[in-house]
Amino acid sequence: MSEPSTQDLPPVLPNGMPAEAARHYRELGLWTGQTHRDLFDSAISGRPERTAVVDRHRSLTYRELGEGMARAAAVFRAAGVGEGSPVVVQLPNSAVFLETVGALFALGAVPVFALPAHGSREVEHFCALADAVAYVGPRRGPRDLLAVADAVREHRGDVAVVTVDERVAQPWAEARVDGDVVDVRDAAMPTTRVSPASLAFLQLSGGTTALPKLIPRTHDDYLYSVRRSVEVCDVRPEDVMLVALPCAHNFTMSSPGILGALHVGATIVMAADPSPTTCLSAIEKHGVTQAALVPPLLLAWLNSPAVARHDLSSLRTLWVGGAKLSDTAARRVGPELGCTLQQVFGMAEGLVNYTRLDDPEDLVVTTQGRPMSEHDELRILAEDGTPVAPGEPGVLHTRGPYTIRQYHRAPEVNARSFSEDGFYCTGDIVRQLPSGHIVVVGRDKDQINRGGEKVAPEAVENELLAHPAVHDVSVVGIPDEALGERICAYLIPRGDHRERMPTAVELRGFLRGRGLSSFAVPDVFEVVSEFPHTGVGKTSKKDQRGMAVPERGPATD
Ligand code: OOB
Repeated sequence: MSEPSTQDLPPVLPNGMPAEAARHYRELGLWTGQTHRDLFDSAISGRPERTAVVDRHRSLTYRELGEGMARAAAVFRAAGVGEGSPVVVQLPNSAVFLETVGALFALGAVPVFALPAHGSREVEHFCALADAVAYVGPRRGPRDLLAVADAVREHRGDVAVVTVDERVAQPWAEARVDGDVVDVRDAAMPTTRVSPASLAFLQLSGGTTALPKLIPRTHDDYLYSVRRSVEVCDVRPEDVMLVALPCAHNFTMSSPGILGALHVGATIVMAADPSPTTCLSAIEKHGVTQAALVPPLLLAWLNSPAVARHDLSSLRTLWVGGAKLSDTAARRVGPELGCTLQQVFGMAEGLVNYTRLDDPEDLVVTTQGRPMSEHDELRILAEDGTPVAPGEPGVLHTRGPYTIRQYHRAPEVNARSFSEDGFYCTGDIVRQLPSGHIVVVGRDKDQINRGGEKVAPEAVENELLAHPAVHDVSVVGIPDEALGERICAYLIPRGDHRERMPTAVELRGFLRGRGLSSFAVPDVFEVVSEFPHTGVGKTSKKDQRGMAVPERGPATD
């Protein structure tokens, strides 16, 4: 047999899969032994003169991307990064992001994918939980983002801080490692090779616990999902993919995403911001053929006067997911934007569902797609843990060749998030049609989905409770037409603060100052004298959600 045997496998892989399962996925030919480094290498050697990535400041061919990766690797080496080193990456959508990630893979290092919106509180937590050797962030940009690097410097002295300016022509020649520049002339690509069964990177969980969990993905499992996504989404070498959502998110990385584009040697256009003005002109300028969006962004595009001003005829496919898309909006995509919609229901833990390009319109607009792999296993369970009757709603559990079976260093969370036989309990309530298509009907987890951004209410509550004027707090998602949900914090003031509670602006400033992620800061603050209760005396978040945008003043029931 030419395939690798189980001998090079640990008993349990970093993603929680037993060696036995890994061997099975290899035998099926799903796991091919490819690493992320191999993916970059073959793209660079296969199409050196093709444009790999364009952002507002730079345009790199694949050959130049390789050269940039070598320089970036020299910078990271100077920061003490080597094989197996976790590195927290917090960069805006840019060519520098791609050079960073490629360099880290070439060094055999392990990126930890933070988003620019993450606050210092979260980033410090990622550094600690991942045992990070280095943090890389922008050298210029919004104040809140620059404050993160300062916080890491101050509180995590063991973490090297790399800063890079994505707006200059030679970002790596000017990058700083703990304040110093590194000589990157004559930098050569590292020669490190890692096992395809090893930890490739850590993604962040959407958040149901106070602080986000880390999601361990291996080369084998993740690249299978990338190759399969490329097939299901028909990504071609001549494609030009627009990255409008934050580049490090799982959706943008792999569904089919940046890595899907690299896999076929396509061109990636990094949008600095997701606004219709920026993105619609980028589509016309670069002949963009594909893009991924969350539902509120799709609405913003659909309703933008800029649609009429730009030639969008190059656009072939829009992938929309991360939160539930209304069928009204879904139906507008074809007629108004002139392209095909694929709904995407995915999760950083693994499972991704797509509507298919040849599905009838009705399925495309009313369902969230079906699993991309025939080897995805799904169970839809009633409250008592038994399977529901076909077509009935229940909680989705899933297992398969690219779904994790454990979080990184989180034994207690693992015990409740995975079944004994390795199924991930998604917390999503779904029903499945006879065609296999899934309709997401609700959620059985304490999480707010603010237009695709996942927020753990507990995280926000913890920070608000630290405010001297706050006696108690309860954070819930309330319905919002554009976002699906927005964040509402119900506050009970402390006795002596009843007369003058801080304003919403003051409370937001307080939360940002404590390093809370920008997308987790409440949209609405409501001061009440008590919370509605359940039969057993717990705060009834269900009732609070129903009290949508209540009047100021005491809650009535
Ligand atoms: C994506 O990943 P995450 O990890 O940020 O969030 C996963 C959760 C799902 O469990 C579900 O609650 C929700 O986001 N979700 C959707 C959805 N897509 C995701 N809910 C309703 N309809 C959809 N289409 O969000 C993600 C990862 C890969 C690809 C696409 C999205």
